[in-house]
Amino acid sequence: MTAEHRDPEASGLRVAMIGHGFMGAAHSVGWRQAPAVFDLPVRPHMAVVVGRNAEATAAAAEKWGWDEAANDWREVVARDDIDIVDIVTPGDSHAQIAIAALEAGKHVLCEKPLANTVAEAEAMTDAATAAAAEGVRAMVGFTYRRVPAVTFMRDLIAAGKVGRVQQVRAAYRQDWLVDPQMPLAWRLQKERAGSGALGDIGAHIIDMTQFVTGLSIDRVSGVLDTIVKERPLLGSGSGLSGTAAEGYGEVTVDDVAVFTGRLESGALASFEATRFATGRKNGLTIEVSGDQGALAFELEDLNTLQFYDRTAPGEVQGFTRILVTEPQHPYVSAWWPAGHMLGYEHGFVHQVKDLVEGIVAGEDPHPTFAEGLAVQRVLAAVEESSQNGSAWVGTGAGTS
Ligand code: SOE
Repeated sequence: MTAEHRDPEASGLRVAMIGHGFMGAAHSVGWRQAPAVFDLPVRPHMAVVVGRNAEATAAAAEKWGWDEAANDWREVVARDDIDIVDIVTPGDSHAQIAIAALEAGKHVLCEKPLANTVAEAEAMTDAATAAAAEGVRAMVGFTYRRVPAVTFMRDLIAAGKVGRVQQVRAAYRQDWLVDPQMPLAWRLQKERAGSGALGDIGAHIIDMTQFVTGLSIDRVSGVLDTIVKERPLLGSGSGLSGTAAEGYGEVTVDDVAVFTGRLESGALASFEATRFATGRKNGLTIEVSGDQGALAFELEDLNTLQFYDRTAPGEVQGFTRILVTEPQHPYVSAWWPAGHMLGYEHGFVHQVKDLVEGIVAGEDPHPTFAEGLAVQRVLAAVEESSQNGSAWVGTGAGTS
């Protein structure tokens, strides 16, 4: 019995989340809060959290409010009483879990980047296309699209407020690897993470650029660099908070990615993704310059959007700081009285809202797996360009 055959009105959409690290915590907040804040057509229900370590998984279930903890994702994905599979594991297992879940008739939410390779992302997109014919939905977790200021930025650009987009500058700057003693977490191993700063945070600014401008990135030229080539092996913990053990291992991914992209309109975009921007913690910035105006967003000031209107009289021109906290702004009316702010976790709540509404409406919520594949192709093209002395490489999105 799949999502189609059960009666979600009666039982809710029962969710199984595979993985329970940092992203598992963020997604749990999304699943917990969305039905409380939004008037959803069907309630999601936090049924099972899955992880390999029985004790840690049970603790995650208890902490975040999942009914059950389980240790074998294959068993859970095959269960009749599961409607949605939420994948928050490292990238090396995204493809096998997502494809198994889609084939079992489960709706899938998969963390970004969609996969570790283009071939995996293609197989996942094919599985999503086949499942869509059966009414099964698939979505990629580029949650920053759902920060109200970012959604509003997209709306303003689509409404022509900046005119023709002529240039984009996007950067995602973190500094958690500046310390050479930071241990060799899975994010620093190519076979687990696919790539480094490029795939982890560069993927966000690639997706955001395509989302806010509505333009695909047709070709890229870039360079990758690994600044600290060996790090202490990981002792306990994982991800961003592990402790070091005896011995050193090789870092097999990039620490820094700098690249240029040509959009389908011909406009130029510049990108920087780095874990070595000393002093920058979660510094995602994007600025879109058009012939009629400009818009700029900074994640570390996520309730605001800067708008420059070139059509205003010269004497009053200047960037205006819009507080994106009003009920007219995307998602905001469901939250607090006007003027009250949102934070990092709200994107995950909005993501659940959009996924559940898409499932009930029978429409794939964005970003679809096809959009995730498009990002994956840009990532692969940047890597190829770096290997080929920064030559321009086509992404397959346009005619270049
Ligand atoms: C780590 O670099 C990380 O947690 C990313 O993996 C997330 O996607 C981003 O939201 C914050 O930084």
